[in-house]
Amino acid sequence: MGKIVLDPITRIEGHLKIEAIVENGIVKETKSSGTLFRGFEIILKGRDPRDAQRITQRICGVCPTSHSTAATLNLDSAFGISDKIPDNGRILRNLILGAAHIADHILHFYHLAALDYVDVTKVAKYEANDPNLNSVKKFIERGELAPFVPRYEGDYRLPDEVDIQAVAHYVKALEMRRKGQEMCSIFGGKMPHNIGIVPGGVTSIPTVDKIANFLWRLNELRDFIDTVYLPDVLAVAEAYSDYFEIGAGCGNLLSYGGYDLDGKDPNYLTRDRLFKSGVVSSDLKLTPVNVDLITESVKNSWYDDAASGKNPKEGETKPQPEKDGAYSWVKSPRYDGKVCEVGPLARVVATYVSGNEKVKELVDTVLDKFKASPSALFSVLGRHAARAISCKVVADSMPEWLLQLKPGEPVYKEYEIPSEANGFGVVDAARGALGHWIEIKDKKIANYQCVVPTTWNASTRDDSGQPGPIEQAITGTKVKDEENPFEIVRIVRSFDPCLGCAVHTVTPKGRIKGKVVIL
Ligand code: NFE
Ligand code: MG
Repeated sequence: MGKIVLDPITRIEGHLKIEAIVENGIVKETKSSGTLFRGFEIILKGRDPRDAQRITQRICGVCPTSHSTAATLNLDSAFGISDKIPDNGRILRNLILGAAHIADHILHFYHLAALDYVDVTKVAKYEANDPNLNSVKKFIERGELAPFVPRYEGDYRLPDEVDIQAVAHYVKALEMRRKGQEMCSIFGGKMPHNIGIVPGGVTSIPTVDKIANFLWRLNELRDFIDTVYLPDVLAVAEAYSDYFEIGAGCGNLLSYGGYDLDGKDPNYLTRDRLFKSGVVSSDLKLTPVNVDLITESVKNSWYDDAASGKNPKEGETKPQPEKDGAYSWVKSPRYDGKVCEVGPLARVVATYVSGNEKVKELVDTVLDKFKASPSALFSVLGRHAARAISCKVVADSMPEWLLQLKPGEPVYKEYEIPSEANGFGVVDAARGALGHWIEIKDKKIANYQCVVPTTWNASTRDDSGQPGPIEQAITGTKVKDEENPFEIVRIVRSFDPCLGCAVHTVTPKGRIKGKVVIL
């Protein structure tokens, strides 16, 4: 029996530690630990409610736009104006968020995940005039191999020409991400922390000039998604098709949906959204989401047990760093007691099951290509395919949204901050279901709770002992070489975890930095 400790798992955001107990080459038990405490919910107490839009963006360097959206929906609901946002405001919010998500999905595939499948070192032998390849080659020739090494060795299967092209795309993807960020800035202001998405609507107005500037960048990104990103995901899927059977997870999916197509329904979970909300079981049954059924357990997290099992409406954040038996700063959100995976897979499957034609066609094309049934989506490759599909669906929806903008018409609705109110804002971030809850007293924040995508996915065992989605996805996996546990890192990275978000002062106790320990 051996214990594999990956601490930290790199090429994700933040600090995640995975411990896997391996017996006869199979993982018997897994523990996922967030090793970083943040305390944003505590920082927010007593402040002007509008500060939530500014401060929660600082939770994360990857998804600030999603936090600004959730905070803003939360404040709209507490201020009683969630159904009064002018169409221009609603559409501009969709465009800012969509641009951020496109850049984020490209970031994840090329810069965080693809290096698990692409052998960058092959570039050293390559003779050609491709400036993107030559830039990588120069680094390798100088022996400057970071961030490509250290890496786990032994399972690189792409044909040479696909591999070499993927390295060129790694560099091209950096430029594409910059274009996505520029699109956010056109309507959202300086990145990464936008000032565009605010309660009441947005702070910028649509002009023909801005629309044109946004559109030409969008066209370039759409071309990249269709001719580079999707084909690369399929090429990886072809060479590593066994990963349709690895990393299945917990079987339940939760999506809040996203991109409001109609702002007149005050309830975020019943209003028409591009991606549909819902809880989907492993037999693909969809049920509506009721936020009252969400709880957060903390039995195995470094928080006061008195706060365990509460709905985020009355949730508490009381750190207890010395708590016995706990192993993470990440709490354990559950839906009606069930463990749920969140992310592009959840929103794409919820939208697929809801009968959306475009999503159905894209998902079925991938499944047909690999002669797979929908159950194959619950896997490492299913998550990558769903992320690419999610990216394409948003990008392809945006030209029409640009046409719906009405220069000269309002973008913002005035409001008053109530003395006392409760609110919540739910939306799918790039990594999945993101919820913010607020309680206002004396026009100040009395309580603020965030339940974030990676809080769901990287959660610990809950009060009744059920392991979290990443823990479940790893347990049962066959590890070929315990010194190179690439199966485990590929499973973890398929969730695109972000620990900065998940925990929202490191206790260095027992941390072994950057080392695989086999006992
Ligand atoms: Ni820090 Fe985040 C996204 C959010 S994930 S990346 O997407 O919300 O927990
Ligand atoms: Mg929280």
